[in-house]
Amino acid sequence: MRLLPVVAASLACMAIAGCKPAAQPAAQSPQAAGVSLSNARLVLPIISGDPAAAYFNASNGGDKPSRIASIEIAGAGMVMMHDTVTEGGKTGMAMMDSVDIPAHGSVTFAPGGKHVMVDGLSERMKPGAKATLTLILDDGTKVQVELPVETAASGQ
Ligand SMILES: [Cu+2]
Repeated sequence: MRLLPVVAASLACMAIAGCKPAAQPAAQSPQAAGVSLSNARLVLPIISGDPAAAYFNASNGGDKPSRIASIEIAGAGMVMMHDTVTEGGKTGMAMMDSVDIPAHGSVTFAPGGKHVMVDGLSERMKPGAKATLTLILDDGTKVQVELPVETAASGQ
């Protein structure tokens, strides 16, 4: 809840006469100095009814590490963060409760590695449509990106 002190600070600011609203741009885009998303896409399953997958690259431009606490996708029933793990010659998926993004570093969600598993996707999510993915950091910051919906063939 790092947002609370910021709100308290702006309230204190309003109480001081002559205090200019210079703090407003920072308040309206808290992710500006932090996490940004690129190369985001939602890949539909080859077999209808199977889960879809979302991939992206998350970069942390800040001086402190960030932690992805959860991910939401509008029009999806269930969204989970998975990693691909190989154990005893078998490859499977493991749930990740959170994913850290190092300071001035990045994390890649890509086929064969970390991915976002998406179940119960709305029928509107057809190739060519746009989905909205929201990254929720453990400090409450939300980073949103619009991502194209692709078929498995075009997306991988
Ligand atoms: Cu998975």
